[in-house]
Amino acid sequence: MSSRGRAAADAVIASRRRSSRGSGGVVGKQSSSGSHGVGDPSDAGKKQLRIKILTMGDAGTGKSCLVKRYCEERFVSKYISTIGIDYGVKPTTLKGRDVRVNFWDMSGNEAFFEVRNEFYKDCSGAILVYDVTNKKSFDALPNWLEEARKYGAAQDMPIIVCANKVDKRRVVQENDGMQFAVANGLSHWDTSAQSGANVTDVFETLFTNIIERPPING
Ligand SMILES: Nc1nc2c(ncn2[C@@H]2O[C@H](COP(=O)(O)OP(=O)(O)OP(=O)(O)O)[C@@H](O)[C@H]2O)c(=O)[nH]1
Ligand SMILES: [Mg+2]
Repeated sequence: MSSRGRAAADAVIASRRRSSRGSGGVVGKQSSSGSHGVGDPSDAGKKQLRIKILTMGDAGTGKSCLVKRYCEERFVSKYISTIGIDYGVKPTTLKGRDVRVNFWDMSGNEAFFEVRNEFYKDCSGAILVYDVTNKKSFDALPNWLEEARKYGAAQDMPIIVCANKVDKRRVVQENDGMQFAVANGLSHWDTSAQSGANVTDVFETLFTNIIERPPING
C-alpha cells in the first residue's frame, strides 16, 4: 500500500513519510498496554474493535502488494518501494463484529530500521513476508523476529508467515517455510498478491487470532 492511486471506497489510505526517530507467533517483550494494541476487549460486541497490523519482511517481498490486494483487490506490478512506513485503514466485519484495521506497512529496507522500531510495541499482529523466489529474504526471517522482539512486540503476538509470489517458480520450498514457522510457533501460508491466492484468508485468520486471544493481563 502506498499513497499513490488508491480508490477503494472503504479503504482510507494515508501515506506518511516519517523522519528517523529512534524509538511489536512468538516474539519477546510484552506490550505494557496489556491488550496487544486491540481496542478495549471488554467492549467486545458493543463498539468497533481496533487492531493494528504490521508488515515485516525484506524489501521487495511483496508486503505492500499483499495489503493492497486485501484492501483494494488489485495488484500493481511496478515496484514502488515504501518510504519508511505507509498507513492505511480498512473497516471490516468479522464474525458479526465491526473491526477497524489499521495497517502499518513497513519498509523492509535497512535504511528505515530506526523508523520501524517505534511501531512494534503497540501492534496487535503482523504478517512476516518472504519471497519464495528469493532465498535471502527467507534467510532473513529470524532477523525480523529478533527486531520485533527487541523493540517491544508482545511475546505471543499473532504473526503469520507469508510465502509470497507463489505464482512464480519457487526456490524456497514449502517444507522449509513450514519448518521455520513451526520452530517459531507461527503459521505459514503460501500467498500471491498477484493472483490473490490466500490473501483474504491470511488476513482474516490473523484478525481472528488477534480478536479471540485473551489480553495479557486478562
Ligand atoms: N509475481 C509476483 N510479484 C509480486 C507479488 N507480490 C509483489 N510482487 C512484486 O514485487 C515487487 C515488490 O512488491 P512490494 O509490495 O512493493 O514489496 P515490499 O515488500 O512492500 O517492498 P518494500 O516496501 O521496499 O519493503 C513489486 O514489483 C510487486 O509487483 C506476487 O505475489 N507475485
Ligand atoms: Mg512496501
